[in-house]
Amino acid sequence: MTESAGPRFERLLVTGGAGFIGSCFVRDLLARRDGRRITVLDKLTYAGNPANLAPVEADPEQAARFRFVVGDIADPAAVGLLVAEADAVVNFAAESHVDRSILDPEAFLRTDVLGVHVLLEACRIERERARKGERTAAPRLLQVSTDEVYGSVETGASVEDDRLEPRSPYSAAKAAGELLVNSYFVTYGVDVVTTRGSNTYGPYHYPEKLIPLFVTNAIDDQQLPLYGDGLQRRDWLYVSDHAGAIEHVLEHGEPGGVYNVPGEAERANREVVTALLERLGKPWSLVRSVADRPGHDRRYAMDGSRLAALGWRNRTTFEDGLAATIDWYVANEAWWRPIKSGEFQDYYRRQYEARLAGSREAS
Ligand code: NAD
Ligand code: TDX
Repeated sequence: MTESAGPRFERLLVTGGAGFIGSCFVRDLLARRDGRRITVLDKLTYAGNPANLAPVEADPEQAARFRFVVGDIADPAAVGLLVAEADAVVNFAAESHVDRSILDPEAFLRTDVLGVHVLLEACRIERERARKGERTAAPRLLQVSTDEVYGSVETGASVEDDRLEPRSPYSAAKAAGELLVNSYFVTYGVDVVTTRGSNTYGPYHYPEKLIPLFVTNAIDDQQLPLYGDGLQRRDWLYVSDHAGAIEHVLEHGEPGGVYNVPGEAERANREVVTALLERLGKPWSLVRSVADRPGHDRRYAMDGSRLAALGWRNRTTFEDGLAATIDWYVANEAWWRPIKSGEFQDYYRRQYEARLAGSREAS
């Protein structure tokens, strides 16, 4: 399959498309104006935001190829109807924040495990329909997973066949979702592919995660709660590269294939915080050393050879991506201020009040 042959899937169902990475996938894909149509199914949890898709709605040509449905991936009735109309399903829908999974794990099991099962069942039914000639081809399901399923990687880099050793309720739920995906490939022959992306950052990122939380707090001269010694290491992937890699795997991935999507930008959290304060012209004295995340994974790192062999290359360096992200938050207070004044306040108190009260200036 070459790029010039045109896209393989015309009608996409994008679940969780009102979130951070899903909305980037939708915006970037529709902006190519290649005729493809997208239906987003999103429950609009605290993290889902229709404003993330405003650029699509504002463009009549794109809006004509776009439909938004509010609903739950764990609802078989809603999912069945939409999968019946789709050539492919890209599943971004998830509870995605490790700290929230520590406070309240149940929602993670409902969406990241049971929701995935509902999507798989719908794909299995459509595969049967295709076998009976009731539709032209069975749908492909792409499951968006994470580097966190490998657990903490003290040295070296994870390859796709490594053992899954998740250590938080979030990563355990994502690993369970992946195992179900693989089981539907092996048992029923459902066409699936899985991506394991690394820590993603960029515009429209809900301000509970490290980079958008610290950037927006620093803009307001608020304290920055750095967990433990701040020497945990993450591999940072710019959001449009993550979305692009997912599209590439959807088009070109082997049935049943699993693909790491590394950012090729491993940094200690302290380095990330130093860089963002520098760009904002804010002092290190905002940083507070607070009680660590329980079970905090020390490091994630993945080998990207398999994805590279499939022909994908990231386009954005960490320095360029971080600068673009910070500038976006500076220019788009109208996007994040309403978020930080709503449900977020309760979460922030639960997560940080006691930690900050017992904090000390970070060295
Ligand atoms: P996000 O939290 O910003 O968005 C999740 C979206 O899913 C929201 O729009 C939410 O409303 C929707 N949703 C949640 N539960 C739903 C349900 N039951 N039914 C329908 N919609 C539901 O998440 P994100 O950061 O964009 O992550 C997207 C995917 O990528 C997730 O599967 C996550 O595990 C994975 N991932 C994220 C990162 C990262 O660094 N952010 C890295 C690797 C993988
Ligand atoms: O207040 C904070 N202080 C802090 O020191 C927060 C929110 C985070 N951190 C640290 C914890 C991590 O070492 O920063 C690092 C990054 O934390 P998060 O932004 O919460 O991301 P992480 O836990 O690494 O998980 C992310 O990457 C993998 C995404 O949230 C997941 O959805 C994805 O699967």
